[in-house]
Amino acid sequence: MEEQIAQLTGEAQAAIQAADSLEALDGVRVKYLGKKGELTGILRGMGKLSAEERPKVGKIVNEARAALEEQIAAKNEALKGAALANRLASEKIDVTLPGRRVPLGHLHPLTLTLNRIKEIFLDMGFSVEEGPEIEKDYYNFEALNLPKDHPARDMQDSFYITEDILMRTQTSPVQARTMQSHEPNSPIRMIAPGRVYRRDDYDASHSPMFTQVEGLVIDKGISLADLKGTLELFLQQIFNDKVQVRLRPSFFPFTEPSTEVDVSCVMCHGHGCSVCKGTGWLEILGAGMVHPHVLEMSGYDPNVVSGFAFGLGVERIAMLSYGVSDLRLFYDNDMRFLRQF
Ligand code: 2NL
Repeated sequence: MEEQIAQLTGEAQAAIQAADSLEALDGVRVKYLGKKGELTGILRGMGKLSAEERPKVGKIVNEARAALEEQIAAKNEALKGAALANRLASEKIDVTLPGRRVPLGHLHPLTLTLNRIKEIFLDMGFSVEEGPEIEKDYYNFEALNLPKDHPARDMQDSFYITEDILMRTQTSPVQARTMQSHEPNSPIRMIAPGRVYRRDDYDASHSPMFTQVEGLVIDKGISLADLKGTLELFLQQIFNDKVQVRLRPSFFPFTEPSTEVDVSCVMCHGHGCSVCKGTGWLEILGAGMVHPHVLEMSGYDPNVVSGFAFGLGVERIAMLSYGVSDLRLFYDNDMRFLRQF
């Protein structure tokens, strides 16, 4: 009996030493010390022993049990320590490593184009004025010689918010506001950049929202020659020195006379290609001499001063400068497109 206990104890000790995880160690405990464990089994079988042997064997078993429990506890601590050391080693951070760089973005191609346009006009002494995108019908249409029910309003079929308030269809209301905030007949040299809204299709060359820059120059003696010279200088800087500029008669309700301003095709240099549809020319700007009635409506006297005004689409200029064939790319926010600028 004592031999059997000694052998079991030896086996259990070896198993405790061999246990390589907390789970394995618990397995050993259950196997030898658990309710149905082997050492426990001996205690149970003690009923068969004689009265004098019983306490002797009981003592040995209890001592063996206590020794094993102690060894298990020690091994348990050792395994826990090893597990912690392992975790610490595997989760070690090197605080001296350089930080991860936050990727730097850059300006949107429309912003780049608009910035270039502003720069050119600032160099020519223009100021940059801004105004609300939600605008009064009065500033958007009436102050620009487009009274209610004027048929030319249909050209810019619009997003109305109330009877009198709409999403601006052009940035000219900013110019009307600027004129009205100035001393009557005082000179103005300004551009008004910003988003404008018109009911329109959405395809490769149309969008119900686009970015416009309008310009306005008012002073004594301003003539069509100033219009042509200023816009020629602008177009030669935004495209290149060699572009030819041509004026064609046109109509706008707020200018008289009115003109379309074309440049020789920046893709084929006027030879004719798919971009200029074989004509050699690209339509870039609408412009004209400010209508006397528009001057009067904003407190200026057409007998004292005159002015020219123009409007252009920033998307169109960006498409031509960067060779982009679909306007929607500017609004999709597809990184594969945007990363190229
Ligand atoms: C276009 C044409 C144009 C104007 C805008 C204007 C502004 C005032 C007075 C007179 Cl305050 N005119 N603006 C003049 C002619 C053309 O825009 O094709 N825009 C995209």
